[in-house]
Amino acid sequence: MSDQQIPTTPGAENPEEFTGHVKLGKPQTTAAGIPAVISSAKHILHEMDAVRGLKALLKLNQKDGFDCPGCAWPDPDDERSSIAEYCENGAKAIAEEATTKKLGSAFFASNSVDELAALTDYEIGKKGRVAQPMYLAPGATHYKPLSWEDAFGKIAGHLNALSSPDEAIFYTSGRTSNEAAFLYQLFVREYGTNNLPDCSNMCHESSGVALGESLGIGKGSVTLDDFYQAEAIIILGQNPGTNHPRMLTALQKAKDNGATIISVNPLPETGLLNFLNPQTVKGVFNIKAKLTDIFLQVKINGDMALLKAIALLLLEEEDRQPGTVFDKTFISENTQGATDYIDHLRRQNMDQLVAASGVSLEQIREAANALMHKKKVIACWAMGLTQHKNAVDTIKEVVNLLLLKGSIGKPGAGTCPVRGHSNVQGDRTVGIYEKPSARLLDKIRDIYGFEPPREHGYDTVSAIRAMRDGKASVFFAMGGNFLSATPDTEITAQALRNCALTVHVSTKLNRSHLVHGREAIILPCLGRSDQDILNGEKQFVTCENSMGVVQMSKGNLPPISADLLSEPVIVCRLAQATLGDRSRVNWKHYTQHYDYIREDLEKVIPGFNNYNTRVRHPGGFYLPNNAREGKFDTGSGKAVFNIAPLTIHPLADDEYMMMTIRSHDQFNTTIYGLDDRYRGIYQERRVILMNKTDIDKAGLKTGDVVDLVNVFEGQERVVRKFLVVAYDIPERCTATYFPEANALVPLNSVAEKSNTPTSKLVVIRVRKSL
Ligand SMILES: Nc1nc2c(c(=O)[nH]1)N[C@H]1C(S)=C(S)[C@@H](COP(=O)(O)OP(=O)(O)OC[C@H]3O[C@@H](n4cnc5c(=O)[nH]c(N)nc54)[C@H](O)[C@@H]3O)O[C@H]1N2
Ligand SMILES: Nc1nc2c(c(=O)[nH]1)N[C@H]1C(S)=C(S)[C@@H](COP(=O)(O)OP(=O)(O)OC[C@H]3O[C@@H](n4cnc5c(=O)[nH]c(N)nc54)[C@H](O)[C@@H]3O)O[C@H]1N2
Ligand SMILES: [Mo]
Repeated sequence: MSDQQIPTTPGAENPEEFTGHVKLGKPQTTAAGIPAVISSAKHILHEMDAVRGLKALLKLNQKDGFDCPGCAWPDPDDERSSIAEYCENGAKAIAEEATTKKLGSAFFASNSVDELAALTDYEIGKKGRVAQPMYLAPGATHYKPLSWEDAFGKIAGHLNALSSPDEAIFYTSGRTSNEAAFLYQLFVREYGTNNLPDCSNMCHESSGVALGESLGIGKGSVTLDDFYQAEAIIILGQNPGTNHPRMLTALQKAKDNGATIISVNPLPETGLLNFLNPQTVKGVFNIKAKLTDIFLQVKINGDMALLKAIALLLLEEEDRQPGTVFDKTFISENTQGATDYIDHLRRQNMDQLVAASGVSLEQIREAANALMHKKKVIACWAMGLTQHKNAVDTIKEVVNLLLLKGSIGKPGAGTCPVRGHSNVQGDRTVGIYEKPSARLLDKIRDIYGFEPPREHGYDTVSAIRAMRDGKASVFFAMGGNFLSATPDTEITAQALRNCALTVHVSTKLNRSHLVHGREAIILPCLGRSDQDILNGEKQFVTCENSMGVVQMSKGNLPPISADLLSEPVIVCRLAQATLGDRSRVNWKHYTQHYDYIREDLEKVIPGFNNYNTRVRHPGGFYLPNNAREGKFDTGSGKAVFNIAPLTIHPLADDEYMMMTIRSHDQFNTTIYGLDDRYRGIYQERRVILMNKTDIDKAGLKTGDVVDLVNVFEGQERVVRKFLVVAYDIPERCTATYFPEANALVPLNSVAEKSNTPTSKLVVIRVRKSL
């Protein structure tokens, strides 16, 4: 098979993978409960023996244990359930990572790269953990083992041969610990570039930009405790039942304390509707908690219109009874732009807002009434808001609503962008950013005595362009699965193939190892659950969760191979090999004990003072957060109202909006299984969810096999063989799974200001497969 034919997306090129049938059940109305417990056990026992499984689960999210490698939802500050502070999908993440299936030289000798690439992502992931460093020579068909020494030597050789450090790209996925991430950015900057794209560029970048500009801090402002005090919680564009299951426990508690919950989503997601907490007696006895009070089934990207409509209704009531709806004191003392924003609201046409949102006026009124006299409102959101062209403006519109209510910087209220990867927020805090602040660079210079580069580097989208266009030729990834996670899969594949060298620090085998540069290297690392011992002493690393709490994480399982290194040690050894005597950093010192890394990190990054002491306190510590305290570092010291236009999406008769979403059985590009239990879709992931009326109008029926086509800037993209499934989704809206449909997301279709691919709105046509 030639390079060009290696499948970059599973299924499209080799239809034998496509089962051609899907089993449909009724979408579930209740999340978690006993089926979730059974599912956890099944996944764990499939990958390891019961003793190892139990050992892992007993330490998961405990104060003396390790941080779940799943999502970034925080752990309770106070008491934690001693046996089960995790969720079904956390257990699956552990099963995936702590598997005892290992891939060594024998595996790679008997499986060529082409053969492995022909497998589905699901099959590739199930192969197991990479157990020793592997090297793919130019033109070779098989990966062969090499020593760590040789691996670092080869990478250093490539890096030092480039005509500019800017020809190398250093990607990070969000599982990397604070310690590893801090050292990584330090190495990359001493080497001489700010090319530090990360998964955040595809994830919450829009939240960071919007919150930074409006409130002066790119992170959310709430703590878990705020949930328990909130009067209303709005959840937009998020599917917590699947992606942040432990959030349901917090929502249930909020609800028990009297909060009203409003959900905004094109899909009636199971977890948002009802919840059975398997950790409680009620849950075990099947007494379910209804979570959502008001469900607003918006059209894809109808959020801006909906938010403006709600604000307009609040304004009308405020006009009738001044001072009863808006927090006038807060607005006048702490914000700027309110008058202009209110004028802007008055110019809105309610009929147009209603039509653009896809929600009836009656329901919008119900939501507005629910918020009318409440003073403590929390807004939560995730990818349904961030991955749109107007994402930054939409998130600012959420902030506008909170500002009108004075719902920021006080208990029970604020912003809650719910992060994805378990340490994606921490990685950014400690310096993984292609647009570093002058402050960070000055500090690095002062503490380490070298001058870091000042020019901004590539983010994820511009990194792909740079490799495609031959401007960068070494790609190094600290975790992640760049090929499958990024948009426009075929272009990314070409970009990676253009490289002289692609390197991945990885736990599991994935497709990015198989669509590679002229040479390729896999560096196998320890995962969260693995014991990490240096000089005979057990080490721990630290992570920051979605609410800014920094905690220790200490794996407890014996590593599956003696040939794995930890991420911090990999960075140090790579830095030593690459920079040699040129370096001003004592890398060796950092490989002796991670306390030494933290000692220096606190000198560079604000908020970490007494790091080693404070992080040893059970539960860790909160990083400072001005917005939480009602202080806004926006330049003017005020929170900023934003005025944004309403975006309407005109569609031709045969066009649809498509969002790419996660099933219940995956973690991003890692596919745990083929079922999406909550949505009632089993055994097939190549499906397109469509409204029944649209299916009828198009002359299709459930089970038809179709190809999906996108045309953007004159270029056609096609993914083949998807099964039509009738689903409760607004007309003209469709959904497919990430990453199967990524080949349809145009590289140039990005959010304004944040450059995030618009993975939740791709315009497609649907045509019957031949
Ligand atoms: N088990 C598990 N946990 C995970 C992950 C995983 O893959 N599996 N991934 C992790 C990561 S990195 C992240 S970023 C998070 C992702 O967490 P989510 O953001 O919850 O993930 P998505 O599946 O992308 O879901 C987006 C939700 O937004 C809705 N939506 C799509 N478009 C729109 C829109 O225009 N408006 C509105 N209002 N809603 C919309 C979809 O219907 C869906 O419910 O989860 C993290 N946790
Ligand atoms: N169409 C579409 N595309 C999307 C999205 C979408 O909603 N729709 N979501 C986007 C989002 S929100 C995100 S965050 C990105 C995710 O992008 P990535 O973070 O790049 O992708 P993951 O699938 O999370 O990466 C999984 C791989 O990480 C490696 N890994 C796991 N644990 C560790 C570890 O501890 N250390 C190391 N070194 N490696 C490890 C394993 O080899 C595994 O195969 O995808 C984005 N892409
Ligand atoms: Mo993410």
